[in-house]
Amino acid sequence: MRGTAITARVGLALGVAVAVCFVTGLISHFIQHPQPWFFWPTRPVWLYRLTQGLHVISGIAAIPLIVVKLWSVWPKLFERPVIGGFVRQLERASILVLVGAMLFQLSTGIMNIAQWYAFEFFFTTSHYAMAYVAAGAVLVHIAVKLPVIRRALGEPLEQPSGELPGVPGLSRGLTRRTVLRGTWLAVAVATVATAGQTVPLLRKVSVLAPRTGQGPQGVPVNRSAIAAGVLRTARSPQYRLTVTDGAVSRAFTLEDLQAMPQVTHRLPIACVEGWSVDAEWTGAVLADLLATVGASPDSDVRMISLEPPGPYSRTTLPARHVRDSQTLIALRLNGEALDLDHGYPCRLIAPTRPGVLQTKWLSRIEVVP
Ligand SMILES: Nc1nc2c(c(=O)[nH]1)N[C@H]1C(S)=C(S)[C@@H](COP(=O)(O)O)O[C@H]1N2
Ligand SMILES: [Mo]
Repeated sequence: MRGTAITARVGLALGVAVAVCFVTGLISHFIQHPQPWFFWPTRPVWLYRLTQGLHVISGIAAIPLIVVKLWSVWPKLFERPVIGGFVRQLERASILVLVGAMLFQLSTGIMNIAQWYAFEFFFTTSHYAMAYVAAGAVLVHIAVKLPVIRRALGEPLEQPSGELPGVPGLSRGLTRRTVLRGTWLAVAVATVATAGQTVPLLRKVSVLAPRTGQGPQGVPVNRSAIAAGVLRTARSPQYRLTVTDGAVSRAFTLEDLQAMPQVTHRLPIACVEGWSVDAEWTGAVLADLLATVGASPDSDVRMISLEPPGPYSRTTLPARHVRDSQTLIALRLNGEALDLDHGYPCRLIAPTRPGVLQTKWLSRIEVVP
């Protein structure tokens, strides 16, 4: 049943999944590490929900594909000579890099969405760096194998009958067509079993999704107020939200914020881990708040949390998002006062932002000079 006819067809699907995964991964990386040339729009508001959902879905779909592809060439990996001449050495080394990089990407990605940080290295930098290794190895592999791929895709899937002379029933058993159908089915099952963390329609059947839509006020929680160490400061009567632009500074109590014009928008929380949910957020428009200190709407703005300094306690919001009328300092979620775990007294919620940049428990908003 093994053979290039299977390898090339599964490889084609794997190539598509890897390409989608690579591009959407780069998008997520450059939103979090902005470059002058990178343009990330604020509309449609669900754009990051789509790209990051696709990132995780395509990564998960790639797993059965890589398993079948490896199976289809398994005996070749142990062919003699193990090393051989220079060209053969190069080919085998490139396949080692390819398989190693892909397995690294898929396993660290899966461990990350399961929040199992068993690895000692920092996830995002290694996952990002290895993405180029994997993508480079895929391109080299496709270039080297192009003649074989073309031939194999042109070949019929099944061997001509008569290959097993005198054993009529045998070719009717497990065929390559069955292997391929099984592969597509495995991809479909893996996708449906996890995609519900992004696609509401699939929520009920996504039995393996790391996150359901559950949590206070219908929204999952990534880091709770206890874990972030903000239980006391968030509930303190001394709480103030300080807004500063250079020398100008104003401190707002929660009542001050509530007294400002309130607007409601339907915006998703879309975690980099792939889960996302839509919710109704109510609060003050960030641009209105900045206007009270006379800030120009064309600057980036730093969001600082009550949370002690750490990777998620402060983020920078680009000017395009600062200006946007749907960027809110939210006080309410789905019609109720914001739950402590969702960022009470107030949190940032902006369109097309990765969840990790929607800073909770805000204490300071600073215009970046
Ligand atoms: N201060 C602070 N804000 C934070 C985080 C955090 O750890 N600390 N986690 C972020 C992440 S990773 C996500 S996905 C969203 C989730 O928001 P939720 O917990 O309200 O669903 O909050 C973001 N805001
Ligand atoms: Mo997140």
